[in-house]
Amino acid sequence: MKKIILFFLLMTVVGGAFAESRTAWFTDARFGMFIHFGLYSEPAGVWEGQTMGRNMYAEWIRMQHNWPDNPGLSQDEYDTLLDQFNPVQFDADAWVSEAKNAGMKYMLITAKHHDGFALWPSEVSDYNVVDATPFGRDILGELRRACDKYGIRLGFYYSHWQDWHHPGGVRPPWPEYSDLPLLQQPTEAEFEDYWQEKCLPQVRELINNYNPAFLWFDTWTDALYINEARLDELINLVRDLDPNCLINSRIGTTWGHSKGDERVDFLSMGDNSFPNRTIERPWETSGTMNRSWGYHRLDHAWKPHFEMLRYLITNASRGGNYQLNVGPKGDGSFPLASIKRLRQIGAWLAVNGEAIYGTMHSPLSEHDWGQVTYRPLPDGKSRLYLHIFKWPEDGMLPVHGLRHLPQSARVLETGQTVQCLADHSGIVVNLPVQPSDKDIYVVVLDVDTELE
Ligand code: FHN
Repeated sequence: MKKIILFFLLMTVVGGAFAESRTAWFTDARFGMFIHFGLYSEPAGVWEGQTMGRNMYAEWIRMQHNWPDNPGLSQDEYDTLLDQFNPVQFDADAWVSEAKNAGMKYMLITAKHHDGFALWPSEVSDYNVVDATPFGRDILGELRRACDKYGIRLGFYYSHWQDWHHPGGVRPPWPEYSDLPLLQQPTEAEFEDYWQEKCLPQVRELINNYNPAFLWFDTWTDALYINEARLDELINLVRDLDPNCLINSRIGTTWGHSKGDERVDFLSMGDNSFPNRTIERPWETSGTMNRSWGYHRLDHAWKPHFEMLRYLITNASRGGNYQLNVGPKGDGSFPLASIKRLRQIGAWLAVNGEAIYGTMHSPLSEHDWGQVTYRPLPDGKSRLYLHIFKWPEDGMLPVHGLRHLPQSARVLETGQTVQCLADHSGIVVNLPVQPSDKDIYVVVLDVDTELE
């Protein structure tokens, strides 16, 4: 009996350690690119002059066109997009090198979004880019090669729950409109057909043919039909095919659970949701640059780059990643407004990347001037990175919770040394009264002790 207990204890420890090593690249990476691209990129939120309702998510046009009078487009109407889908400007190298220059370490793309359309030549369903459009190119295959060339990890978004093309796929969870034919949910048996004949085989294809670093599944409410048995089936399929392929929490059961399901590798927050505390497990926020994920020609609410930079830094200081979305245009090119922001963020990371990649959450309490990231150094020493969002008027920056004066303190960008003074609640960094410009500056403190 003792031997059995010992065996299970050992397996738990080994399993935990394996899970941690499996996710090491992900937590080190901190910053990735999300891409929403598909048939919906062509109408870009506008159908026959009419815009969408409910929200600005352009990838939802099939369900949200002409909202709320007569929501949605029939399958035949939507499928007129197949002949139009010809993104001749698509250049996998250009996309991936843009991500790389932005300082991103990985990319994930909507292999299949809710509309059920696949961006690879799926043998499971000919509702895909090669068999059903004039473009006829394997978008995932081209991205696979470009990611390998540039050293960027590649993951796939796969809509395993919503599928508006297959009769068994789940429709939008809007009970108040459940009488509308477009929104009628499948029966349990129809869903099982979808699950067995499309979802599981396509996931198998994605892993076997493209070797993704992770799969990003998508649910956001109590997910009808995604029960424990199906979750096990899907998770086991992924684990059997590739034990290194990471799985995110929006696969199902963990919606709203702060600790998440132990079987998954990282937690995905809600869209543009930024937790206000450290989370001990690997986690990420996926966020938009404006309001829509897919390209929306009328969505002009572009966030300034420093807002998104703050999300990246703040998530890192709480132990999380940031996956910033680009919605390429119907012709396959990135919108200029996205390119501008990617390059602005990339310029900051080219200088300050050391304060982000491979860092850990802050061991200190939160400060109102900005955020702190942390790196343990050899010999029991520590390095703190102070990301200053709000420059103190008198140049005196309090750092609470540090009991010893740092051995050295310098501005990361310029190498300029700064002085530190002891204070009753920690230390104070004596900065120049004015920063040289309005950027976010990082001050590096090297401390002689372990902080965690
Ligand atoms: O409905 C989708 C939406 O279109 C988009 O893909 C986001 C990305 O997180 N996920 C769902 C809503 O949360």
